[in-house]
Amino acid sequence: MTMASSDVKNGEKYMLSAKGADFSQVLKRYDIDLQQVATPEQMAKKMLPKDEVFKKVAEEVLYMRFKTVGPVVMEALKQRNPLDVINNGLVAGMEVVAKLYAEHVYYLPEIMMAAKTMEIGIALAEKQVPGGRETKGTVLMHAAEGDPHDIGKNIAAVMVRSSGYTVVDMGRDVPIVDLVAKAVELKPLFVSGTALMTTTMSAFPTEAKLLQEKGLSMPLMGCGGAVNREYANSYDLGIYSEKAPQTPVIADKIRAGYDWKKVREEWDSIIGGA
Ligand code: B12
Repeated sequence: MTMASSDVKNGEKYMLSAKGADFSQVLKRYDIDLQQVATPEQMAKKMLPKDEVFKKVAEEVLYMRFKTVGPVVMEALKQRNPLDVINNGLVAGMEVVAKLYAEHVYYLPEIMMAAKTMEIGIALAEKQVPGGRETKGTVLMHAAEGDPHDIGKNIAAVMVRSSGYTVVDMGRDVPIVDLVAKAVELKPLFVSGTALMTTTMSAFPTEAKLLQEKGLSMPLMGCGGAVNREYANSYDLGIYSEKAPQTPVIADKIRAGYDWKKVREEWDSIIGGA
């Protein structure tokens, strides 16, 4: 942008002129495609999986077709392996839903119905995951006391279960004392907790303290939108997992003997591309 030369002279009165300005850098900051008025179908088009089989499954979630997701998933399972149908079809569809929500194209009712649709599909695909017989260990999962958000936890539970672990899922809004009592009873490989609210994430340090008082030292994985790595690492026993697919990778390390300190130290290399 340039100043009109006559106005710059006395240094008091400025007039801006757009003459010669290069707007390409300014406009680059926005996704022009998403700024247009578009239908969910148009917006989702470039975000959906390229593979036709996965795309069809993802669309069932995206358009909340809870009545037809079953047959579509069963058809996909004839052509693709169940874990891929879950990750590249059902969860991929839910990721598009989350983006449409962030763009204010979808609202809460759509998120809820899409999640329900995804869960119906996951329940079917999960039954066909091979190698589920022999367990690699028990993982105790929950959403923090006061927290009703469990969609992300449910996705993570599927991933952990699918990679050969037994998941004991205590559900959502789990009282701290109940969680600790269950951990004492089961002595799981590790505990994972989900918090999407800043008001509920403080359950984790309290749980960690109580677990230690009971003589337990298994890692307590802090997860969910409200939690970041710094927070999860701020109390003893605490480790972090950001995305559901990272959890089985970390689980395998804990199974191999890593304690919470070692997981923290080697977190970057453990996660790698997961
Ligand atoms: C759906 C939703 C709800 C649903 C929850 C339904 C359910 N069964 O989960 C309902 C309607 C119940 C709900 C209620 C409320 N909600 Co709400 N909700 C959401 C919303 C829109 C989406 C969350 C979601 O499911 N996303 C999709 C999943 C897939 O993503 P995710 O949970 O983040 O999970 C990913 C990662 O975090 C991670 N992850 C999550 N868990 C785990 C676990 C493990 C082990 C691992 C490894 C990874 C992992 O992996 C996942 C996939 O990548 C968010 C907004 C948002 N953008 O997040 C608000 C949001 C979380 N809600 C919020 C609030 C405030 C509330 C209410 C208090 C609103 C109110 N005033 O009544 C109430 C809760 C009241 C109560 N105490 O009971 C706030 C929280 C703000 C804060 N930081 O504290 C948010 C952020 C909205 C906002 N911007 O204000 N909500």
